[in-house]
Amino acid sequence: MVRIAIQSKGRLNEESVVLLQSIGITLEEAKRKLLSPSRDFPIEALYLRDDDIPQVVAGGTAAFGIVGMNEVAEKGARVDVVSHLGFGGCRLSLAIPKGAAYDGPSWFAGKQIATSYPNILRKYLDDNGIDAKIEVITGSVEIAPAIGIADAIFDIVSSGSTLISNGLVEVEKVFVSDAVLIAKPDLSTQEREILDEILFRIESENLSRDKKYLLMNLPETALEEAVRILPAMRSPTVIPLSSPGWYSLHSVVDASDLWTKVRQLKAIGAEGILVMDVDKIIL
Ligand code: PRT
Ligand code: ZN
Repeated sequence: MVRIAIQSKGRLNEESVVLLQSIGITLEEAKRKLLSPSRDFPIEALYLRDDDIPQVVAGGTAAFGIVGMNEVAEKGARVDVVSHLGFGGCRLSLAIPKGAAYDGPSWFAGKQIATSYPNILRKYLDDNGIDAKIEVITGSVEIAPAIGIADAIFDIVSSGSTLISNGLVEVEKVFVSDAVLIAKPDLSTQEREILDEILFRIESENLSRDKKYLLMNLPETALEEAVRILPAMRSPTVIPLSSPGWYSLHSVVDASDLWTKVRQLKAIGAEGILVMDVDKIIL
């Protein structure tokens, strides 16, 4: 059976399961077991700690995995990053105690930096010619300066509130990360087919994200202008109504443009405008 490794618990677990579900891969007994088959797709999920996912995929125990790009980079695993999934966004940053006189990356020369990401940090320090000592800590890195085991930290930042509540200030954003779909190199023909199907479905899911389906009635005189306002995938669908001189017009718009378009359409005489969510777009 072809396997996909996902985080067993933690920040990426739920969104990984939801993403798979949204592309028609429903997992049985999510979280409760190490392995769980999909009811509707020829794949089984392998639930792991995120730290283990890159190597498990590189070694071929799972053909695919969903994990933070930060873990892929830190482990240096030989895997292909095949898609960025649009969740789990964060960054790896250097942070120092509030009030320290920071004058640029050279501030870190001779300092001790606590982190769970020594490889990414080492590369940054080497690239910038900074000689600093790395203290590897797993968990609660943000308390290291307060308890005197480091001068600074290098850790994951998302909203920044953890840094603030620990009296730290983010001074260098080093690595931007999000959740990614990874694949082992040298996929078999069957694994390649499964990956292509997963990518096809993810693309249709991505295309439909933040899109709205618009449906309205329009007088014939406004049709030309309405088609100009609504770009649509090819062109809007126009269907005559039973009342002479009136048409029903259907189109898809970006959610961010919705109210501007609605205002323009109302101004040219559109009536009975319906707005609906789009579940999938398949080009
Ligand atoms: O048990 P397991 O090893 O699987 O999980 P874990 O505890 O190692 O990882 P987990 O579940 O915390 O995070 C999994 C992945 O989520 C990370 O590898 C990142 O790719 C991604 N991610 C996104 C985050 C965050 N946002 C995040 N904010 N991972 C951790 N954090 C932590 C961070 O370490 C810090 O303590 O949240 C705190 C900062 O958050 P803000 O919002 O206060 O800045
Ligand atoms: Zn972890």
